[in-house]
Amino acid sequence: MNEGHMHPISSLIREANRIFFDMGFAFAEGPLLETEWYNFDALNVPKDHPARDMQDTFFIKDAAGSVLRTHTSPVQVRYMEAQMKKGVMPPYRIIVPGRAFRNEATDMTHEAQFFQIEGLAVGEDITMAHLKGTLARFFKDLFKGASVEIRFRPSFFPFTEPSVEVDMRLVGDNVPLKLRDKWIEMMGAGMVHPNVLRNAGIDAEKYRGFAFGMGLDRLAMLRWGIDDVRLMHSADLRFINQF
Ligand code: 2U9
Repeated sequence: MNEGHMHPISSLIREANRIFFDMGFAFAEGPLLETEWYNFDALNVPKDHPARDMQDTFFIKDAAGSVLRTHTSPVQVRYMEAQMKKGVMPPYRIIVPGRAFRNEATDMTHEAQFFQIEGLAVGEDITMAHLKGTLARFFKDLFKGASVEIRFRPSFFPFTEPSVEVDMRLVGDNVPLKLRDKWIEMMGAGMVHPNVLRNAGIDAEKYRGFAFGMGLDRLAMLRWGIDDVRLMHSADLRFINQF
């Protein structure tokens, strides 16, 4: 009998869902076809930002001026708005796994579609310490058996202030040599920019939040030693049957 095999990205999403669920995060999803408002403006991305360029964004020729979402972040904006409409105030926390698109030439390390997991926590007293603790716990659970360190480096994103890059280092005898003792850049994160909270109808004087975003394709490549990202979206059974 031919058994089915789990795609590595699906495995990662299931694992991440379980780990974040255990920390009290709910799951959210949203449309792949987005408006420029939810994909860019609401997220404090300026009109002249290079990410909006023809090279990076797939613009759809429809009346609404839609785009293929370039990240899963519009889902968090929609979620905050929907809670507000229902009269549900923070605190809440969600994770958002899903597909995103960038209009770029493909090679071993670039694809025009990729998967992300993003997270958002909003409350009255959220700090970067909560962000760091949450991410440390996530990586510790994901790489069980290794001891995991994480560090923040200053960075910039339009939707977070302050913003950081998050590096991880795995220590331990059962860590593959390629990964052992090395600082590896894993994700971007930060405190939600007050403009973004306001754009979702949230009182930015009262509430704050942390957010993070991580590419799953690269994480799967690291974890299983896959060298060509294009295999991930090839639907090639010779690839998928190895997992
Ligand atoms: C809201 C507010 C803030 C999500 C974030 C990143 C930093 C980030 C990249 C990681 C690798 C995208 O897949 S990738 O190329 N993402 O660095 N994402 S903060 O910030 C948000 C999201 C939603 C409402």
